[in-house]
Parts: sequence; C-alpha cells; structure tokens
Amino acid sequence: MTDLVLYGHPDSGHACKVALALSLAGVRHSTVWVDIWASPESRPADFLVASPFAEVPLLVIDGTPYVQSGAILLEIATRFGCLGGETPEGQRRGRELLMWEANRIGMCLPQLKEAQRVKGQGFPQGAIEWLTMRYQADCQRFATLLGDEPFFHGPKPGIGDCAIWGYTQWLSEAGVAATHVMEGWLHRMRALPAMRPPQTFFPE
Ligand SMILES: N[C@@H](CCC(=O)N[C@@H](CS)C(=O)NCC(=O)O)C(=O)O
Repeated sequence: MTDLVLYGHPDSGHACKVALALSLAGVRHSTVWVDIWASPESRPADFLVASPFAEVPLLVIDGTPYVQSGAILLEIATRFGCLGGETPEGQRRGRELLMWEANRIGMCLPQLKEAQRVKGQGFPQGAIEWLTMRYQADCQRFATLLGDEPFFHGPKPGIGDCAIWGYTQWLSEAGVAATHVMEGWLHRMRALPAMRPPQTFFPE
C-alpha cells in the first residue's frame, strides 16, 4: 500500500489544495502540521531536508518528496487516475487550469490576503491597487473558464477546482468580493462531502 504523508498548515491555501484533492480522491494519508509562521529553522528536520524552500505543501509518497502544489496535484491525478487524471482530456484540462491559477488568481489572492493581515505594511505604494485590478480581470476569466458547468472539470470537480479553491475560499479575508458566478461555484465546493475546514485538514 502506498504511504503518503502531507506536510501543511491551515493558513496555507497551497497546502489546502493538496489536502482537498486527497480528500476528494479518497486517498489515505497522514498529515504533519508545520508552523509556517515560525522561523524556517524551527521546522521538523525531515521536512527541511525534503522541502528545498522549507515551504508547505510537501507530499512524501513512499519516501519520495514532492513539492509545489500544482506539481503535486498533477502527481496525484496521474498516479491515482482521479480528479481529471483518468483521461488525456482531463489531464490537459487540469494542466491548463493549474497554469492559469498559478499565474493569475492564485498569484493576487494570497498577496491581497497577506496585505489585509499586515494592514498593507511593507507593500509598496500602488501594489494593492494593482493586485485588486488583476483580481477583477481574473473574475471575468473565472466565469469564462467555468462556462455553464458546475465545476471547472465539468460535472465533477478535478485538480483544477482544487487549485482554484486554495485561495478563493478566503475572498473576504483578502478584502475582495465574489462575483455571482464565483458564489455559485464556492457554494458547490463547500457542499462537497469531502470538503473540510482548513483546521480539520491540518490539525495541530
Ligand atoms: N509555489 C508554492 C508556494 C508554497 C508557499 O508559498 N508556501 C507557503 C505557505 S502558503 C510557506 O510554506 N511559507 C513558509 C515560509 O516561506 O517560510 C506552491 O505552489 O506550493
């Protein structure tokens, strides 16, 4: 049986993407809570060896470390044949959604959330306005990508949905509003039986 250990923290949307994928796919795994707010040197020694930037998520599969949330999602989908990984079309869709998320909505939302947390301190003048402008463009693209389907992968969620969920779960914490289209998708995502709050994905 495959042994999986996921290192993460409830405040990390990147780690939540992977936790959600494993939960949706019903892949058994254990988790290790890593304090992302503490100094990197204080993190577990095995984690520091396996994660080159001392970042979560880290997924260790049978002793092999996998880092970068998008790459981990692709590994899960292809290795376990799930969440879009079942077909070449699903894999292509997953890759496209992951690239979009990482370059666009998954770039501005974590920054906007952090800006709210630190009340803008340390952000150069105009940065928050620029990120907000990008988010507004991302809202339109979100609707284009979703189309008339309930999920980004069609009738069922896939790795693209997991990636986009990572930080859209915290729109109010990022100080931005959801569009009507987003609200519908977020509601469907929250209603998934495999969905859990971040603290349940990563108990301390
Ligand atoms: N590009 C990476 C981003 C990972 C990342 O930024 N992780 C943050 C938490 S969201 C982290 O571990 N921060 C702790 C640190 O940098 O010390 C991914 O997609 O996995």
